[in-house]
Amino acid sequence: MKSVYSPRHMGHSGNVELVAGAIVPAFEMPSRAEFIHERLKETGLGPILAPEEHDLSTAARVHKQNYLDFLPTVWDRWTALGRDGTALPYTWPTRGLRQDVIPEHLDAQLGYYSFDAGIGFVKGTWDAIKSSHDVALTAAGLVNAGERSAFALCRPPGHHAGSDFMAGYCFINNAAVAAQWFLDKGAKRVSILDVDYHHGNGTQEIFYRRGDVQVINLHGDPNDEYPYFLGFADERGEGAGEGFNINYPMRHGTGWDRWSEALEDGCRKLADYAPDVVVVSLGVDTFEKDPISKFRLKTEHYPLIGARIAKLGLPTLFVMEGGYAVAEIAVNAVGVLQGFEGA
Ligand code: OKP
Ligand code: ZN
Repeated sequence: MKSVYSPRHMGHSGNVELVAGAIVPAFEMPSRAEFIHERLKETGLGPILAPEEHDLSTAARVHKQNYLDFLPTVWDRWTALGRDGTALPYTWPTRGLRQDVIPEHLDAQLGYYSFDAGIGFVKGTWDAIKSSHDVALTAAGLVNAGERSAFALCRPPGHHAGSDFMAGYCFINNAAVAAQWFLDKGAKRVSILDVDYHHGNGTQEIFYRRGDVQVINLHGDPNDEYPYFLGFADERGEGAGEGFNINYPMRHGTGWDRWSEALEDGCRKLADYAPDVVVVSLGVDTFEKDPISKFRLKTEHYPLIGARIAKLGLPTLFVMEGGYAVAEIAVNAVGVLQGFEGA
């Protein structure tokens, strides 16, 4: 399997987030992608290619233009205010506040275009966002050109980012842009299978009223897990999208038995939909030792995930999302890909 990777993610580093009442170094750090990159080389999974530059025209079909225009401006506007450190929002337009105006101050816009403060900007953040997007589209191009599969080693991840908001370490929704790109290249139907521990709320929101992209999510039950405010089982899509959004919320402590049943059910529904291509939002934060998650998958289970996905017999693009136990993340992420190759 070919992979796509860029070192440009590394400029997105040294930022902070708020965890349990304390400002701490963000769990989403450069070493995550570097460990996976090393593991790809070590295992000889296949060639590792550099991304080609892509313009944001496909991204503009799943994100709002004003949001895409805002993202590259953040760091320069932050420093123009005489600030340093990490650019973060601190106020949000919740119920009872104006939704129909976008105030001019950067602090207002950071809040308008987000739903949490897990999206710290530093100097290299926009360049990393853009390169992550390019990595996803370059890997999508490999699949479109006839490869059975490809791996986009994206960082930052994307699945919490919606049409006009960032959150949870995510800015551009790489998997959603890739799915749209396949459609624009002639696919009639695309399935997104999100196996990250967290609900892919952004992906769900983007495609909720569309029938051309099926979105299947396995994740921590919003009753006890971030992002809390979406990801319940009764969210099934609306209008043309009715029935094409499928959620499998699972409680803290879920292990392979229960999780793999959900995967099996999701894969059957995916096969029924009969897409032309599958985009896997590949998070490995379901791992028992993940520092921010509460499922109990073990290293031996990750190749089984890949093998089950391979059994679908469909062209498959893997897009990296979460996974935070840095030492093991690489073995588990590449384990999925090896399981896919072996099947
Ligand atoms: C992004 B991805 C940690 C707070 C969790 C948000 C997690 C975002 C995960 N105690 N904050 O889905 O892996
Ligand atoms: Zn996650």
